[in-house]
Amino acid sequence: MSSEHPPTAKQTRLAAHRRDPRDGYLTTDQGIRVEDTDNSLRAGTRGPILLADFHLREKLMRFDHERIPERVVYARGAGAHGWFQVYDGSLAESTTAEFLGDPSLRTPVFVRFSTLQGGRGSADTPRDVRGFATRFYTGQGNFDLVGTNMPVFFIQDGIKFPDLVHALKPEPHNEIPTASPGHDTFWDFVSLQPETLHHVMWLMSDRALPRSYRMMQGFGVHTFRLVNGAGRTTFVKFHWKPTLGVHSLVWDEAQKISGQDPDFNRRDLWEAIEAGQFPEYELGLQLIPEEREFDFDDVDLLDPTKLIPEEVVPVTPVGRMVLDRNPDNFFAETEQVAFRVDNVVPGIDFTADALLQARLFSYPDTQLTRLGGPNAAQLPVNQPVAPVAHYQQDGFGQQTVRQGRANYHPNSLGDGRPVVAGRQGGGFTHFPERIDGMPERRRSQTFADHYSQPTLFWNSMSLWEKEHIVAAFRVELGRVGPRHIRELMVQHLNRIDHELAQLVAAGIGVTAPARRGDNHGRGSRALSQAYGPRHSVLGRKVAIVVADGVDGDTAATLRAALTERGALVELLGPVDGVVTAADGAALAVTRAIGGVGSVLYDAVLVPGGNDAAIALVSDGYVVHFVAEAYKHAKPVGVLGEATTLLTQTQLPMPALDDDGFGEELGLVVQSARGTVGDAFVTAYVDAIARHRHFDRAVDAIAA
Ligand code: HDD
Repeated sequence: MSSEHPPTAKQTRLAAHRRDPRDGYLTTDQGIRVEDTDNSLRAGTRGPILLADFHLREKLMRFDHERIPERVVYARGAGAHGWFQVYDGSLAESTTAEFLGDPSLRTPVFVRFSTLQGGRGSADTPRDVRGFATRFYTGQGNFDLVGTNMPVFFIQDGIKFPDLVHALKPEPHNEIPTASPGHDTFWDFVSLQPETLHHVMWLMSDRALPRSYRMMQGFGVHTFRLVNGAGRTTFVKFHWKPTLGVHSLVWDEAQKISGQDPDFNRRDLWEAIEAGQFPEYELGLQLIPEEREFDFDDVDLLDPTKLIPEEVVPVTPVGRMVLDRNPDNFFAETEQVAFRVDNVVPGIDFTADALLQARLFSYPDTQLTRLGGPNAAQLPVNQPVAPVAHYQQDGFGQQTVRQGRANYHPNSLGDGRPVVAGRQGGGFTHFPERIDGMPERRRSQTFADHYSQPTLFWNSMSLWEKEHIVAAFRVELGRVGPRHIRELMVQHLNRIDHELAQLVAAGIGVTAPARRGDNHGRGSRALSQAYGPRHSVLGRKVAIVVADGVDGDTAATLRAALTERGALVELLGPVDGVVTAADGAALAVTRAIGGVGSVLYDAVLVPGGNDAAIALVSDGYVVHFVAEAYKHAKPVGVLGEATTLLTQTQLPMPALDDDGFGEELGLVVQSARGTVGDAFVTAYVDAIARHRHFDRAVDAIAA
């Protein structure tokens, strides 16, 4: 499935590498047609295999070497192709990067989303940071924005990255736990390295459990520079905002999904693109004129553990990215894509952020091992669309047949070509930042405050977000054995907020600190997930639970209303196949309810019908399904006779009007007193668009 737009320059290039194996005969790597691929060449039908069987040897050799090292972090990912385009030409004043300055350009992109901690075979939904890496194949070369779904990072200096990752990854003696921050070494490190606290607050929030890659933000994290033709620089922070809004799973649900569908997020991305519901993100920039570098009293722009609140420097929307094509081959594209933070184009440059600087070394370095040598840029997914010509040569996996003998510069034997572009010819010119200092292993005092921004984050959360953060700390710190680590963590939390520390302490058997910490009282609404767009049900998955005797008309009406608005509707029956509606019509079931959990859906709907209601109410799995959806704060709709399910599940019946319609906190009811009408459809659709209804009291719900 691909967009109706003409193929991007990258797609045209990739087309030359695509091979349909159905064309022609089965051959060896050397193009020799194979006689038989099911029987080895043997000395007689019962004799040993002969060494001369080059097809057998090649087949096994190729198989034996299929695996390459997984990424040392962000190993599990999912990718998609698409394009990016700026809205207007206003950025041309700030940068010579043409893809940012020229609104007529549609720049091809490849995006890889990922989880940080787990291995390649782990699940999609653990509590974790999500990678959000974007490659722009621009006419001036590749620009890679290698970010995550959180705007800050754990550490200030890349020299701490190996320590951080060692502490976060499964422990070295037993390789436990898979994809979880809830273990001793991680919290030992965090408790001794308080610069991690801001990122840890994000990690304990719902941001660490995205409902979909289509519903999470992306951040470039560091401060970068834009540089214009006159050499003037503007500091910049990159933001991706999903048009579907930012939405998360709840923790219990995420745990269960890890078992039910470990591929939950990658499947969602794949299916959305196949269905033509192309994920979209708006690129926004925080632009800071160079002369304002020191205007932010409490934040050093070079500190990646801090953000600049949007209220202080607004995010200017500049363009739009659409992901409209799934990869043809996971390994060739998603696995072999090699992002490099040092991939910048003229008009974009680095700052002296010590985390960013270390990254400049690490990415190309890791790829030497991961992709087997220095020619990773020649892999199809990595090739720029801009022309490539240089004096580098050879190395493992060389693909280019370079002509001529002048492989050095300067030369006269090759007419002196390729020539250097210089500044005038569009050559990349490093920003002439004045650097003045003695070598020393020390950090500026402006990096010393590790508590104000975690406090800012905490203060910015809605009530339900705070509850989720407290619950997350209780779960993850509750898994930590040594008491002294728990205690030290609570002391740190007390410096962020006293109430937070008290609540966490009470849940993990640690004495709550008596002294109140300093909370500066400031907040930033943009940091909360509670206030984003909530108008669309596009791509939400709705389960309609049916059984023989169901009110088929109502099921059909609601299915049509939801599908029309872009929701994906599945009919779940007692078994796969068909159910017979009350009027005798056959209804095709998508799948048996026993094979799936409510956690795989965003909302549940149970139409009426007398016999169906009797069957459903007495089916423990259905009762649990509905109760669990309610407990996870999802919209639940029940109609007609199926309202008896509310009694069975102990869900609170909302007050009903004269027509038997009622809605409360996403529980939408149409009793048998009336028929399904606009009020029900509007309320149910709106409840799905609002995503979750955390004001419900759910502690007593048994699910
Ligand atoms: Fe990194 C991969 C994001 C700091 C070293 N990083 C990697 C990926 C993402 C990030 C999304 C996966 C890219 C893909 O999909 O292939 N990393 C970040 C962010 C950071 C960050 C947002 C801080 C702001 N990283 C960071 C530091 C270092 C690294 C400080 C080392 C000094 N990162 C790597 C790496 C990886 C990587 C080891 C593993 C695989 C790869 O690069 O190609 O080099």
